[in-house]
Amino acid sequence: MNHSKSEALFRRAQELIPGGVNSPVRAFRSVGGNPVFLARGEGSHVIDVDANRYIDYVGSWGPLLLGHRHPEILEAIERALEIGTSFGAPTEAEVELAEAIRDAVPSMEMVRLVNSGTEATMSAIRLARGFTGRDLTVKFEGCYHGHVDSLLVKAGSGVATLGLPDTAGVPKSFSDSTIALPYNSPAAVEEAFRLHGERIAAVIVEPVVGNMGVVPPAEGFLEALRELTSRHGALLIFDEVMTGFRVAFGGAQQRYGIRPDLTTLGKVIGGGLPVGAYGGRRDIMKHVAPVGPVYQAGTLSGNPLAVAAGLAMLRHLKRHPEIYDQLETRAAALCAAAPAGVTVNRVGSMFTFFFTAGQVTDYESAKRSDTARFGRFFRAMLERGVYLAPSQFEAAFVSAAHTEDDIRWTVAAAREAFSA
Ligand code: KE4
Repeated sequence: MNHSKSEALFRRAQELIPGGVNSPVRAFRSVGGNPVFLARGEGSHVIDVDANRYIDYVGSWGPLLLGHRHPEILEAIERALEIGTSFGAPTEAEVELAEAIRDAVPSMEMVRLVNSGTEATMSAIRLARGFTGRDLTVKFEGCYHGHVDSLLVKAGSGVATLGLPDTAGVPKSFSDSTIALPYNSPAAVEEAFRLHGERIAAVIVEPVVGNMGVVPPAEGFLEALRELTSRHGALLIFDEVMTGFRVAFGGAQQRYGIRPDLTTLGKVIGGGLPVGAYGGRRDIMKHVAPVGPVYQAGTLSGNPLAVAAGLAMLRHLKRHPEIYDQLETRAAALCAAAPAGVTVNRVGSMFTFFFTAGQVTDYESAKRSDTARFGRFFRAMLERGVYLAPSQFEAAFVSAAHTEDDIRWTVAAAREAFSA
């Protein structure tokens, strides 16, 4: 494949933008080679500036559950443009989006819209501290909740991809307020509560991890978190920025039957535009300003274009529940291509091929993967017209736009690329 225009753009971009990208994991640093610059998306495909076509399994890192440029989402944005782009004042559509979220995720009795997943998790943590009057947060190694200062402790996603121990710039006092435990270890959580129970404001968890690669919750793990947080007066926060409307219409909490106190959302609920949200129990959410003392704000929160795209997405998914069976079937067919020696973790339409023979159930086992071999696989797939997440520690996503032909093509490419 010719990548000359991408290479030229990358050189130009690196002069002005750190690493030439506006988010680190896009830089291909852990897979080798340089990022391709995309020119257009169409359904299940993206086309780069050198006119190379790829079947896209990144989907903007999860938001594009319906694929690129779905007509209903484009039409909704076009209609919204007729009224304006932003007001900084309440609009009816924001109420409708909050209602659509609550109807799909009943634990979210009240909802506040923000502009990103990071804003959602940052706000939820602050709210949990304000509501409980406690300072400590429990998170899990390999989970990523956005670039919130106090949560960038043993984080996944780009932090794991770049092999960063943690991150510079976060004062020790901030990271000291976070306890990072092994995922899928109820015993570790029990011990943390035994030692610090009265000081723990919240446990925040990816109910299905996407950010160390996909790692499902072990049997009983989420139930243990629910029981321990309730017993010790801490809040359970499900970070469903990735799993929300992805692993089920009602998210992981519907799939696993757990009712968290707070939930954070992002990605899918914006339909490809910037929307995040946090919400949960009414008695907790009433502590959020201007009703309560926990301050949180945002100039563009609830802006008409993003809300219109998000509403169109959620309304489409509500009208077409069969999408989730299709996602399940197509993703399963794709994952069946993995050979012995490659561990596949999949929940619904999010999956990861781990280049390790052992089971991957937490960050330690995920890190045993052969990232150099993943890099070779990634590049071999790219050259065969398949665009995967450029990191061993990320999820790939099947969308409703992926056809059976796309899956067959990808399986054929993978069968060659696995031996690259
Ligand atoms: P954003 O601030 O990037 O919208 O959301 C942060 C976030 C919070 N919680 C979970 C579970 C997430 O997966 C994310 C963001 N996910 C990464 C992909 N693993 C975004 C991609 C990137 O950082 O460029």
